[in-house]
This record gives sequence, C-alpha cells and structure tokens, in this order.
Amino acid sequence: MSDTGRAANEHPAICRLCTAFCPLLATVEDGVVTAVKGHAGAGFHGGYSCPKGRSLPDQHYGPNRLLSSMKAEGGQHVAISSAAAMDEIAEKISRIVAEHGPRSVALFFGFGSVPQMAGVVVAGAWMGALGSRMMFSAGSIDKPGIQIALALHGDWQGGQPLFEEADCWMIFGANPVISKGPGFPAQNPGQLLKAAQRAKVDLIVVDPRQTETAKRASLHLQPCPGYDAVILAAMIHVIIAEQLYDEAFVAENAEGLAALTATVATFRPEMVAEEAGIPSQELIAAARRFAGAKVAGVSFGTGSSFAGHSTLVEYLGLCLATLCGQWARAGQRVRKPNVLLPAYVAKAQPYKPYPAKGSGEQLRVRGLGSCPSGLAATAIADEILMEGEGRIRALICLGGNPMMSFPDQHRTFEALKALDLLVVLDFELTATGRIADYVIAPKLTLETPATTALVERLKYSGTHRGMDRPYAHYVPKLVDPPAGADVIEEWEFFYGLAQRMGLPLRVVTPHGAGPHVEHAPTVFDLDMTCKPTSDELLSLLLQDSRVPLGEVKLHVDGHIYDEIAETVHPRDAGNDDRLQLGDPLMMAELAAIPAEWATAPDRAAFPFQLVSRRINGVINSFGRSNPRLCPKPYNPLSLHPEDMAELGLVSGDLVEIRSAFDRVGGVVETDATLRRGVVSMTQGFGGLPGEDSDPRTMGSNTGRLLSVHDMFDPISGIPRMGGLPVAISRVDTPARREPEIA
Ligand SMILES: Nc1nc2c(c(=O)[nH]1)N[C@H]1C(S)=C(S)[C@@H](COP(=O)(O)OP(=O)(O)OC[C@H]3O[C@@H](n4cnc5c(=O)[nH]c(N)nc54)[C@H](O)[C@@H]3O)O[C@H]1N2
Ligand SMILES: Nc1nc2c(c(=O)[nH]1)N[C@H]1C(S)=C(S)[C@@H](COP(=O)(O)OP(=O)(O)OC[C@H]3O[C@@H](n4cnc5c(=O)[nH]c(N)nc54)[C@H](O)[C@@H]3O)O[C@H]1N2
Ligand code: SF4
Ligand SMILES: [Mo]
Repeated sequence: MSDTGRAANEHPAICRLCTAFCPLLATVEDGVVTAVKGHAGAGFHGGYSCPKGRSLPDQHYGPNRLLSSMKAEGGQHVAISSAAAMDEIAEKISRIVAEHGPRSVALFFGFGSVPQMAGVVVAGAWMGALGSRMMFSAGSIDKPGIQIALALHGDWQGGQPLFEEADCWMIFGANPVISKGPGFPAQNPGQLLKAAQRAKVDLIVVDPRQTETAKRASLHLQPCPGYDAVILAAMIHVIIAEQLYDEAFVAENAEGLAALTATVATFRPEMVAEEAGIPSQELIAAARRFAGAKVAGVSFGTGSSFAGHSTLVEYLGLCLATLCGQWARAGQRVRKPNVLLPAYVAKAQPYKPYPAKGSGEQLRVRGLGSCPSGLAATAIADEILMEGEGRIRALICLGGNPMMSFPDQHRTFEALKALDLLVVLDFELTATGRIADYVIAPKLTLETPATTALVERLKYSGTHRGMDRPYAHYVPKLVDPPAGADVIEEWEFFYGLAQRMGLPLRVVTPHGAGPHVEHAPTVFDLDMTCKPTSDELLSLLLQDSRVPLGEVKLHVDGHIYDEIAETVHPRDAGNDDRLQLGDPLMMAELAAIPAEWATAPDRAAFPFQLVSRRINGVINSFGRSNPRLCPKPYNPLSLHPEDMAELGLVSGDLVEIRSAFDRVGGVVETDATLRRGVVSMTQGFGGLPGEDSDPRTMGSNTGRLLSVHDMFDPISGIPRMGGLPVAISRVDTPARREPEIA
C-alpha cells in the first residue's frame, strides 16, 4: 500500500461519465481493468463514486461496446476499419461541401462529448477549417437560460458565494444528490448537503417532488411545475416591500431597481402561492430567510429550465442574488481560481451586461441564431427538412443521441433519415446509430489520458458550476483497448478527416468568456503531417495553464492547490459598471405571465403535468443495457397514489400518455413523493418510432410528447420540455396502437 492507500495494482483514474469527475482507483490485472472504486486519497470528493463509475469495466468490456466502427450496408450495419470509414466520410463531406457549401455540414455535441476535451476542440477546429459555423450542443436543450440571463443581467467578477460558507441556500428544480448538477457543486453533493444539514444551514428546495435532495431541506416548497419565475417574483416583491434588500450593494452595483419593483408589484405572495399551489406563509418565509442570511445562494436545475420561461427564471435568480448582495466581496477567498486554465484576477465589481443575441450564424427557423448558449439543437430537424440554400445535408453527432434526446421524436426521425450523411461517434449502437451511415467506435475513459481542466471550464457556462476548490488532476491512459479492437479517440477522427481533406487545423486552446478571462486564448496550428500523441495534444491544449501541466502530473493522486488560492480584489478605481435588475425583455416576459394563465390549455383535457426524473444508474439514454445499473428495461410513469386510485390504476398497469402533440405508452408505478397532478418519467428510454409499441420492452420516449414550437424561448430556442400538460388513460390490452399524429 502507498501512503495514499493504494495497492500496487491500483491506479488513479478519473470518471468522466458526468461532470463530477470523481477520482477513482482502478485495479489493473494483466492489462485489463477488473474493478473500480472511489479514491479516498484524491480530490475533495470524499472517496465518493456512484454505481455508474464503478461499472466502468462493464462499459469497457461489456457485450454492447463497439470494438470497431460500423457502416450501413444493405439494411444493416457491418464492421469497417476506422481508416476506411474516415476515407469514405472525408470523400462524402468533400462532395457535399463542393456542391452545397460548408453550411450544409453540421455538428452536434451531445452529453457524451463531456469527457472529450480534445475531441470537442479538434472537432471545432475541423469545422472552422471547413468554413461551417453550424455547431449545436446538448447545452441548448439543458439549461441554456443561465447563459442568456447572465448576458442580460451581467455577471460578477468576484464570483459567487461558496456553498460551504452559506447559511441559506435555495435549490429550484434540481436533484443534485442523484444528478450531480448542474448549477450546484457536483463533487459529492450528498456529503455537502449532509454536512450543511448538520451545520443547520437553511436549505430551501423548490420541487414538485420530494426528491432525495428535498429530503435534506429545512423548507420544501412543492409547487405545480412551471411557477418558478413567479415564485421568484413574489419573493422579490416581499424583499423589496419589506426593505430586506442590501440597499448599499444595490446602490453601488446595480440599476433597474425601479423597473423591477414596478413589475413584481403584481406578484403578491398570496396570489402567486394560490396559483402555484403552495402556502403563502412558506413563500414569504423563504423570501425573508434568504434575505436575512449572511451568505446565501440560489441554484437552478433542469426542472425549472424545462417548464417554460427558462431564461426568466435564471434572470430573476440573478436579481435575487444582486438584491441581497450575495456575490463574493473584496477580501473573500476566490472560489474557483483556475489551475489548468489561465490565471485571472477576481475583482469585487460587476461585469456589465453584454449582447444576448450573437452576430454569428443565423438559423433559418423561428428567428433563432447565435447566442451565448450556442445554436439551438431544436432547430436541427427543421434545418434539415427545410429546402433552400444552406440546408443541413450532413450531420456528425459527437457523443449525442438525438433520436432519444430531441423534442419531437417523429420530426427528428424524418429529418435524420433525409440526410445525405449521418455519422455518429458512440461506443454503443444507439437509436441514432442504428439509422446512421457510419458509427465511429471510440476509445473509452480508461484507455485515454485526461485532466480535470474541463470541469474548471464549466464555470464559464453558468453560476455555481465547475469546481469549488483549486483542484487539478492528470491521469495517463491505464489500459489498451481490448485485443483486436479498432477504436480511435474522437479527436483522431476529426484529425483524420482533416488530413484526408487537406484541411489545416488551427486550434484555439480551451477558454471561457466573461468575467473570469483575462487574455485571449492561444491559437496554434496542429502539425498535419506528424500526428501528435494524445498526451502531446493535451500539453498543447493546456499550454496557457496557470500551473504547468508538468507540475500537475507530479501529483499522481491529484492536488488541491490551496497555495495558489487568493482573495477577491477590490473594485478597480473609476469602475462604474452596473448589473441590470430591470432588463426590458425580462420585465415584459414576467408581466405577461398572468395573461398566460388565463389562456392555459384546458386543464380538463390535460389534467396532469409530466416532468423528468433522473435515476442513479443511468445517464440520459446510455448505460441502459447494463442490467446491474438499470434493472428495469423500461421507464415507469410515476403517479401519486391518490391519482392512481382516482384513475383506477394499480402499479404495473399500462396507460396511454397523451400531450397536445403526440402520445406514448407507459407502465404506471405509485410514488407518494410526487405532488398530486404531477407525473414523472425518466428521459432517454424507448425506441425509434414503430419499435416500442409495448412500453414494457424498452420503455417510452418522452421526447415524442414534446414540440419544438411549444413555449420556446425566443433566444435560446429551448421549448417546454417539462411541466407538460398530459392526459393519462388506462389501456386494457398490451397491444399498442401507433400514434395517429405523424
Ligand atoms: N424529454 C426529455 N428530453 C431531454 C431531456 C429530458 O430530461 N427529457 N434532457 C435533456 C438534456 S439535459 C440533455 S443534456 C440532452 C442530452 O442529449 P444527448 O447528448 O443527445 O443524449 P444522451 O442520451 O446523453 O447521449 C449521449 C451519447 O453519448 C454517448 N457517449 C457516452 N460517453 C461517450 C464517450 O466517451 N464518447 C463518445 N463518442 N460517446 C459517448 C452515449 O452512449 C450516448 O449515446 O437531452 C435533453 N433531452
Ligand atoms: N444519474 C444521472 N445523472 C445525471 C443525468 C442522468 O440522466 N442520470 N443526466 C445529466 C444531465 S444531462 C443533466 S442536465 C443533469 C440534470 O440534473 P438535474 O437538473 O438535477 O435533473 P433532475 O434530477 O431531473 O432534477 C430536476 C428536478 O426538477 C423537478 N422539477 C420538474 N419541474 C419543475 C418545475 O417546474 N419547477 C421546479 N422547481 N422543479 C421542477 C423534478 O421533480 C426534478 O426533481 O444531470 C446529469 N446527471
Ligand atoms: S458521480 Fe458517478 S458518473 Fe459522475 S463522475 Fe462520479 S462516479 Fe462518474
Ligand atoms: Mo443535460
């Protein structure tokens, strides 16, 4: 055993299945990883690992892993060498670009691109060399609102308060105990919340379900879905009316208080509480307790992002923080100093609002275009199907599974089938892979070197993201892929295409934008004749790091660089930037909400609201084929026991779930943690249209019930993906009808 508690055949690794990046210990025997566990001697995760991380060996050596790339031929997929696949794909893309221009080639970065820092950067360089800006990411159907909200409100250069120092924290629509984010510290949140509970931190959770996180709360508000914006407006109403806000902070750092005060005036706590179905005293208590705290913060998850008004919710969260002066002040410890990314100076001053609509690529649909959350993935299907110049004809999915994840599955299906070329980089033959022309089989976590730089970078895409400690870790590749496998890293695929197409790759080092960036990123040309190794590429990508990668590598178990942590500097002399509390767009959206209630769809026709629920064993659509992680092959529809009784249902019954747009089957299960009228179902299940007529075999795809046109955000494009009005009816025979609506 070493002094960090490691046996000789145990090697540090980093799990990159989700953004917690838990440090692991992997047991390697004869070149094969036989076991994985949390590494208590590394990081600040307290030795935590979840079942998904511990099953990395299953992912690497399981029967569903693709050990070679595949090509569609004669109605099935046959193995093809990665070199031949790259030859053919390069030739096809060159032809498409020559005939239709570079805009006809698009790239989708899915949640599975999270571990691929090199892959994402080199793919971006390849698109740049090709001349296409048609890059979309899963972030646009996740929590895009925070990025738009930060543009409208401005950010704070000193950063956000630290959860561990807070005496009050509010969590809206997130269940970090299971999901590890987003918008809440992802590194062992269960432990953080337990410690907070012991320290009597006032944890206020707003969620229509009594989640694993809500069980730790001192106050749980359990409203109907979709009321977060007005709950926040009512809290702000109370805080302003009772003069509980930080007048000095607001006077020095913000503008727009009059507009905000006037707009929230309508949102009396009693009126909002009644609409949202919560006791008004609890709403008022939440406002008073937040405003009265010394250090407080507010986190948002996908629940509040999916239920409509996703930007407004985040915007009002920023206003709440600003009103109460809840930003890091001069002299406080810098919460997220970079280690593997470039250094920056944190200052206790506003970073003023910036344009929320970009001047980059404009889409042809719904008035959408470039913006701080990127291009809207929900526009891809229409951009494929809509005739005219610039139509998408080739799509590459890097770690994404649009057939399982995009709203309106039928339209996505029609669109992907209409492509001239669909390429998927994925380790399993997914629903999207099954309709792809090529599936490129990648190397996996334990076969590739990695660092924690990516998690540092997350801080640039929203509040309370990234790592709360100056932690850095590098791990080398631990094992080779299984014997006989022909798998490549994602970046090698794009590098290979560029070589074949004669495209030079100009790479921009990973960076962010906004207040925590001091210098422009370094731009360098990759050597296109002599391919770098993955380790050489990592060194090139991290050449601007605050602590040299070589130094980080010396700590095989990673290192917390508390020695470089600094305190927040005071405001620059002469700086008079202001945060915006009364953005006209946001005020207008808020003011219009009561009118929406009046015209809401008929509650009698759609009496339930469907929300998403993340489960511990699987992430979105992947990992489902491992019975140890996902014992049920389907995603049950959970209902409150009284709703079950009223509908005459018992657990295991089959139902039809109908929205205004489509219908799917479901297997019901009773769940007393739900609010009555709210039903929940895990995303990412089901098959392609026509495949999943019996929901007990592979579950049902909730994306099929959604429409990209439903309450979509005019800037980010995210439609309503939760709080969806649905009707539920019992089905007496297992035979399922195909949906009537195409
Ligand atoms: N109805 C509904 N729709 C939703 C959601 C919802 O809750 N409900 N959630 C939304 C959210 S928050 C998101 S982020 C999106 C996700 O949208 P997607 O990213 O399209 O969906 P995932 O199912 O996460 O697909 C990730 C894919 O990456 C693959 N993958 C995993 N690791 C690797 C790797 O190392 N390399 C490669 N090449 N591939 C890898 C997995 O096998 C999987 O097929 O879906 C959104 N859509
Ligand atoms: N194990 C596991 N981990 C994951 C994933 C996974 O699939 N499995 N997915 C990953 C991805 S892509 C993401 S984006 C993150 C997401 O992480 P989270 O945002 O934490 O996602 P959920 O766990 O679905 O929690 C959303 C919560 O919002 C509640 N909710 C629904 N509607 C509303 C509403 O209108 N208002 C409020 N206040 N609450 C509402 C739901 O009841 C639910 O408890 O998790 C990531 N981590
Ligand atoms: S929480 Fe689980 S899936 Fe996420 S990084 Fe840690 S071990 Fe991996
Ligand atoms: Mo996500």
